[in-house]
Amino acid sequence: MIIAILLGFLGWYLYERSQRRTHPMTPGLHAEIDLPHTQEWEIYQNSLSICSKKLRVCMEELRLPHLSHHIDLIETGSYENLSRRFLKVNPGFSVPVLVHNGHPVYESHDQIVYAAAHAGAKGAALLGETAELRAEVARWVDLGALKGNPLVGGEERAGNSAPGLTIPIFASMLRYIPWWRLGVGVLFHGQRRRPILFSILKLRGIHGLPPPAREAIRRARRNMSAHLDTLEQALADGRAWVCGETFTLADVSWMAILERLCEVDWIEVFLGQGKRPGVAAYWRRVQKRPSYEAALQSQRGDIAIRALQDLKDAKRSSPELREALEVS
Ligand SMILES: N[C@@H](CCC(=O)N[C@@H](CS)C(=O)NCC(=O)O)C(=O)O
Repeated sequence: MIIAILLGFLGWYLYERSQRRTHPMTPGLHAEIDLPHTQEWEIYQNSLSICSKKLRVCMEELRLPHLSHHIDLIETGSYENLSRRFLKVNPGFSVPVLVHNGHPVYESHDQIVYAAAHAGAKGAALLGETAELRAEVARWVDLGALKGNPLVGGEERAGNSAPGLTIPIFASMLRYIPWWRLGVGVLFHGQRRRPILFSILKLRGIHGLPPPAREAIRRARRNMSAHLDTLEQALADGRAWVCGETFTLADVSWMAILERLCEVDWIEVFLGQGKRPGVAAYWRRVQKRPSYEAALQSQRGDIAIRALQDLKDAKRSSPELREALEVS
């Protein structure tokens, strides 16, 4: 009987694996792939994902009508990004994906440039109107990108500091996720280390973060501080936006990063008590843009909202935890 069950499970697993093949996709447009679609522009995105935030803000700023498919990641509910349906859209199992006339574009830093390049005058303004400005915007977009494995190296990009700073809220969010859903990741994830790390975070909780996780947070905090100092310097001449008086893709990237810092309770650490006043004023300015409400604030997920409260409560009731996360 037990052997029959085990064989049944093995058969199911091998069949499912053959249907859920994962492999990396090269960045940019894949004109050779045709996906089912009903609108010229479609996006596959997740409420919490920083790269998805960037793409959502960009689509909103460009006023490009689009169909949005929300794809859960384990931290927001389940491994929908490992489902057969989503792996047909991106065998690289990550969000966001931009789909133009059925052709996918991979990597958010490429997606925002692609969308802007196909959006007429609004897009031209976001990309930068002169060659010099375009180069400057491109430099900031790269700086805001999340590339490679952010938990190992990648300090030169502000975007790469975001995952490390998100570890505390991941530990809080995973309380709300049943174990069997994490099991789906262990069985099918293209990078097994990720579901294993998440399982450890769920097991240990916010008060029991293992030393490597604490070290990753410390490193991300140091790197983000340096990048925010760079941003502070850029804004020091009183300009409204990162590259001057026009809102560009550089601001789209920073809007997503600052929203992430806010969503996971780091704003006070980096901008509180008069620290980096230029960035603090910039952050207030960013929040007044209609795209902030439409693409970010209104799209925060339930689990993230509950976990943020849990994290704040945990830090309030445990000064040692606050010290460990924010100071030491
Ligand atoms: N370099 C990629 C990064 C995309 C990425 O890492 N996405 C994360 C969410 S921010 C994801 O989909 N993770 C899924 C998983 O690890 O299971 C981009 O810029 O689009």
